[in-house]
Amino acid sequence: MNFNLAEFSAAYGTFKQLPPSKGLEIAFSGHSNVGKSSLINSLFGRRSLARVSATPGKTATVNFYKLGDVSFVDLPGYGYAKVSKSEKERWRDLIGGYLGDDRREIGLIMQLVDFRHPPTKDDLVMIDYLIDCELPFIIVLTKADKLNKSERSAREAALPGELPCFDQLTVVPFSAVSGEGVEQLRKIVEEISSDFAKNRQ
Ligand SMILES: Nc1nc2c(ncn2[C@@H]2O[C@H](COP(=O)(O)OP(=O)(O)OP(=O)(O)O)[C@@H](O)[C@H]2O)c(=O)[nH]1
Ligand SMILES: [Mg+2]
Repeated sequence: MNFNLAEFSAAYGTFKQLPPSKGLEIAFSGHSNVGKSSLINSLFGRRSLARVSATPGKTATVNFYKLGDVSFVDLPGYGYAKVSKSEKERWRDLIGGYLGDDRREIGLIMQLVDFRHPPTKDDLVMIDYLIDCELPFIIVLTKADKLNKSERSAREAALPGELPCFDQLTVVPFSAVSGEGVEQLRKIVEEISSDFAKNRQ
């Protein structure tokens, strides 16, 4: 796959506006400001295809990017305290509506967790939800460049006790700054795309 050829395709503010899946979808979920949009830009080798911001809550819509037959879906970040109740409800309906719709062809969810900190309560609610719904997901530990060696070792030692079903999880350390993990994520995307295409034949 030539990741550089990805294009923005559309943004939707409510679940009702979402058109049906047109093929394989790979979604990005995580706390606001965890680095979802930055990861998408790294994956596609683009500086600013997805809008990145130091202000949490930048991505308030479900944004679709397209590469060939595959859609990449940037979900709005959850857990940001400084938004109104109605806005929080809109986000919850969007994320829950998207992930809970079993007609969608979601081949993988990349669930992002900040490598520097234990998973938040909202992260754990999200991960439990993914497990309960038997949705295919991997954990991406973001902002790896911000940890020094000893901090990183400490987080690596703690994670098995913090994440449910740790032994069965694929966990990928990642940094949009150093590029760590980008190739591994691209390989995972390619494998899922080729499996999806085979199952279609
Ligand atoms: N050092 C470092 N900073 C990062 C990394 N990834 C993201 N950031 C920074 O973290 C902030 C948030 O990044 P975004 O990619 O906008 O996060 P998001 O998850 O899309 O945020 P929302 O759209 O608000 O949900 C920005 O200031 C980024 O520059 C990383 O790997 N390393
Ligand atoms: Mg974003």
